Amino acid sequence: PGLVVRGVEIFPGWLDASAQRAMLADLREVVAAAPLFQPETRWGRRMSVRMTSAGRFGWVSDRRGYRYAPCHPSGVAWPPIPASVLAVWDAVTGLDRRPDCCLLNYYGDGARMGMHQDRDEADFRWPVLSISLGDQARFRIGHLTRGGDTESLWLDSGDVLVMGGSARLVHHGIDRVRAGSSALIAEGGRINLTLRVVE
Ligand code: MD3
Ligand code: FE
Repeated sequence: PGLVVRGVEIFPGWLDASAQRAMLADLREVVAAAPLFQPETRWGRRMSVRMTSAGRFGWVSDRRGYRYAPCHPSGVAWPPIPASVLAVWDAVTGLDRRPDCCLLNYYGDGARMGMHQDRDEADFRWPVLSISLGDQARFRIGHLTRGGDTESLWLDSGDVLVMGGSARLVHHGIDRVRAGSSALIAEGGRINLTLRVVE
């Protein structure tokens, strides 16, 4: 990794411009098959981020709560995880096991993600890998317990992060996206992919 912040490994610029464009084209197919939706929390609040997934499981949230589900809310199966995305997982993690979920988060105007832990997966020994595309975002990293100080860093299009070991359960969030900072996505905004082993 180029740097490590509170155990989060950062690989700046892992994807060059042409690899980013190729991946974005693959992701447009994912979104065509499984359209972005705006999840509702258990408490009936809409999240500002729009989402979809690829793989055997996708992450969904509604009045019943958060969970991994085998189908998109429309009832269709999630599309397969694109080979361009799996290639990043293979190269960066070196693991034999592949992820069974690729969550796609889309941050349009004003979207953000509050501080949280990722703990809906069965086995926290598997890392989570994140790929950023499009506009820059300020990523905040806290602690294993809620509260305390945070460290922030700006994520650029093409950056890859790996959260494993002690970093797997740290609190984290996205508090700002810099609109217009990247030309990759014609519609504007930011896409973040997270690759996870769910079960
Ligand atoms: C640290 N996504 O989908 S990616 C999420 O940019 C999520 O959309 C953010 O947090 C985004 O759950 C941040 C970086 C990230 C992803 C998963 C983590 C950091 C993490 C899991 C554990 C610790
Ligand atoms: Fe998260």
